[in-house]
Amino acid sequence: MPPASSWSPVEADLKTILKEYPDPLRALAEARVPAFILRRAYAPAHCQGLIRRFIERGLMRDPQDTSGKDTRNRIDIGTSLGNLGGNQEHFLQHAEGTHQLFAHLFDGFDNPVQTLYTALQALALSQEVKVAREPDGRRYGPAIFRIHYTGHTYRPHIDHVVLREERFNYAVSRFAHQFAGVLCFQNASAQGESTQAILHQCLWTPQIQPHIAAQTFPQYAAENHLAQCRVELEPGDLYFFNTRCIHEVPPVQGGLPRIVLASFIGYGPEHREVFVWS
Ligand SMILES: O=C(O)CCC(=O)C(=O)O
Ligand SMILES: [Fe+2]
Repeated sequence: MPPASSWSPVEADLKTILKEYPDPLRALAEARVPAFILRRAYAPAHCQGLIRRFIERGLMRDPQDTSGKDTRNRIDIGTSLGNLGGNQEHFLQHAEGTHQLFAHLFDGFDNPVQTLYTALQALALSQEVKVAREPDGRRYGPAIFRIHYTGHTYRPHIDHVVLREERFNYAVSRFAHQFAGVLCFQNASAQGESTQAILHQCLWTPQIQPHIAAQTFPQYAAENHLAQCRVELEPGDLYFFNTRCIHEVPPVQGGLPRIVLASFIGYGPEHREVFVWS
């Protein structure tokens, strides 16, 4: 593996990553690397099989459905702290429902949530990777499928329970660092190239926030010659990145939705555990 001479994702198998980066999560926390990419972590055929199942079970809209009755451009299968965290009771009940749903949703296929957790455990060394939970033991959702239809975009943003969401009443608020693990299930179709995430070499600070709020981050990034990288994924590829780095996903084009399995990760070198949720 060549040394990362510029700020580009590190893609290799776990053994090689660990050789070059003996403490991978610390490297992510320091944004020394934008991302770790594990190619073919999950079988592409299983991605397709599960997407068919989601459509059959009505968990997502069939992209062929042009009736126009359902106009959502993002559909989630799972529990989102970002969207539901305002009501902790409701959030935790919803998460319990997700655990029940996921208990059999993958029957007959490899379990993609397990794939994500197993890979993360390898990167986390002796820290224990587990589903985030409150002190009374109630668990958060373990991961979430996000189905993004035509036009959906994530403008430049960060994800952080404290720095962005300003939540202080959750067990995950104690982690200084937040990462995401994203497993590509399906790329959006587009003539030429498909929609892919872009990471900027810019850790969020309060000074950056006005540029996020005013949607002028692209100009700020250009003026300051900030490095960026595109994370080119194929179905089955898994990547981990620091969600305090400004990141974005350009608009989905074409009729095929972009589908990912995503989770957030709470990390601090001083903690015995690494918490995972969605
Ligand atoms: O879908 C992706 O690749 C990244 C989405 C995102 O912004 C996130 O997971 O925080
Ligand atoms: Fe994000």
